[in-house]
Order: sequence, then C-alpha cells, then structure tokens
Amino acid sequence: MPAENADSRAETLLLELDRLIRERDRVGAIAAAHAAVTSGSLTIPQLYALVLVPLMRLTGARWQAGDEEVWEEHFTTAVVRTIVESLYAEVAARTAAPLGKTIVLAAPAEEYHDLGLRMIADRFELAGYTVHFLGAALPQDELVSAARELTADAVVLSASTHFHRVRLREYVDALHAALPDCDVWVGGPAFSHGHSGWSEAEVPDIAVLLGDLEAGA
Ligand code: B12
Repeated sequence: MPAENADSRAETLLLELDRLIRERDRVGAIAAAHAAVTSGSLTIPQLYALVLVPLMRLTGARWQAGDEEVWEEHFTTAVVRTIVESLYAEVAARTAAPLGKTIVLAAPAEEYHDLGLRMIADRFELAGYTVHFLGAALPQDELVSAARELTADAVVLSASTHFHRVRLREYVDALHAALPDCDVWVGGPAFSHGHSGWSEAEVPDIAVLLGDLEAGA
C-alpha cells in the first residue's frame, strides 16, 4: 500500500467513523477501524495519529461550539477507547525487537484525560519498549512506587489542561528527586503552545523519540 496515499485513506476512514458514530453504529465503527489495520490500509500509528486523534478533536470542537452534547462526546470517547483496546492483539503481533527499555505511563493526580496516553503506550510498545500503562489520575507516591518496582527507565506523563500543567511541575520535580536515574517525559495538549518552565529533555517530540523505530509498525 503506497505510503503517500495514507493521508487520503485516513481522511476517508475519519469521515466514515464520524458518520457511523453519529448513526450510533458502535459495532460498525469498531469493525471499520479494525478492517483498516488488518487489510494494511493504515498502520496502527497512522490510525491513531491521522484518524482517532482528529476524531476526538472534532468531537471536542463540536461540544465547545454547542453542536454536541456531553453524552455524545462520551459516546465517541467510549467507541474510540474500545477500538484502541481491541486492537491490542494486533499491537502485540507487530511489536519490534525488544529495546531493553522499560517505560511507565500515567496521567498525574486529578488528570482524567488518558486516551492520548493510551495511544502513545501502543506506539512505544510497537517500537520495542516494554510498556506499563497505569491510566488516569495516579497519585505521585504510587507512580514512584510503580517506577521502582517495574524498574522503569522513563516515566511518561500527560496533561491536557493548563491547570494540570501547573500542578504537573511540582509532581515532576518530586519524581526527579525520588527517581534520579529515571527520565521523566511529559506531553499532551497542555504543551501544544510551548513549554516554558520545562526543559527540552522533559518535553520530547514523540516523532523524534520513536523515529524509525515504529516505521515498520
Ligand atoms: C474526551 C475528553 C474528555 C474526557 C476524557 C476521557 C479520557 N479518559 O481520556 C472527559 C469527559 C473525562 C473529560 C473531562 C474534562 N475535560 Co476534556 N476533553 C476531551 C476531548 C473531547 C478529547 C480528548 C482526547 O481524547 N483527545 C485525543 C487524544 C488522543 O489526544 P491527546 O490527548 O492530545 O494526546 C495526543 C498528543 O497530545 C500526544 N500526547 C499526549 N500525552 C503525551 C505525553 C508525551 C510525553 C508525549 C510525547 C505526547 C503526548 O499524543 C497523543 C496521541 O497522539 C478534548 C478536546 C480536544 N481538543 O482534545 C477535551 C478537553 C481536553 N477537555 C477539556 C476540559 C476543560 C475538561 C474538563 C475540565 C471539563 C469539565 N468542566 O469537567 C474535564 C477535566 C477532567 C479532569 N480532571 O481531567 C478542555 C481542556 C482545555 C484546556 N486547555 O485547559 C478540552 C481541550 C476541551 C475544550 N476545548 O475545552 N474530557
């Protein structure tokens, strides 16, 4: 399948998923996303970056404009989460050779946006990292404990709101103090307009981090 057509295939699927979700056809939406991956039309990273992330942003924009109700946004979120979780067997089957690096991913205390981080978890796994995804709203002490127990080389955190980004600075400083040999990487929508107050190493670009590692995914 030529890579140059991935954008147009992704756009077609995005429109299809949006239509199916508006028709409340959950089963059809999940099947369409699976078919794109199993047929080789899109890789899993392409499905996430070019279809599912834009779909979630579209839902958010409609809600903000008053064109969608909160329950409809939750419906879309639930369908997208099911797509991601149900693709896990495909992720496991396509994982690159192990890199010998372990990461732990979590959303910090009080941060409930974890779907983006869940997608990132699969992308790291496809690239050969050993991945432990701990989900939303994890207290700092629990993350320290997990990183030690799981011998993490890096902890990956996500923040979606400005409020959580401010709180995250303190959280990350405490992690650096407790886990001096462990990298701490942060990202997410709260960092989309810059990262003043944060070092380059703390806010890596996922494309640079994974680079060619996920090319074969
Ligand atoms: C779904 C959703 C929710 C769901 C979350 C479900 C879940 N479990 O994730 C629920 C209903 C819980 C929710 C709650 C709230 N939400 Co909300 N939500 C959204 C929505 C519609 C989609 C989020 C999403 O899934 N995006 C898709 C994912 C896949 O993308 P992503 O998170 O950006 O992640 C990608 C990248 O950023 C990156 N990435 C993410 N993390 C990391 C980390 C690293 C290290 C790296 C390298 C990269 C990286 O990779 C990901 C994949 O490519 C957005 C709208 C939008 N524009 O995004 C609003 C949005 C994020 N929410 C918002 C708000 C305000 C809230 C609430 C405060 C609403 C309220 N009044 O209650 C609460 C906060 C709850 C809390 N305490 O956390 C605002 C944030 C505004 C701001 N900048 O402050 C948004 C932008 C909506 C809006 N336009 O106002 N929300």
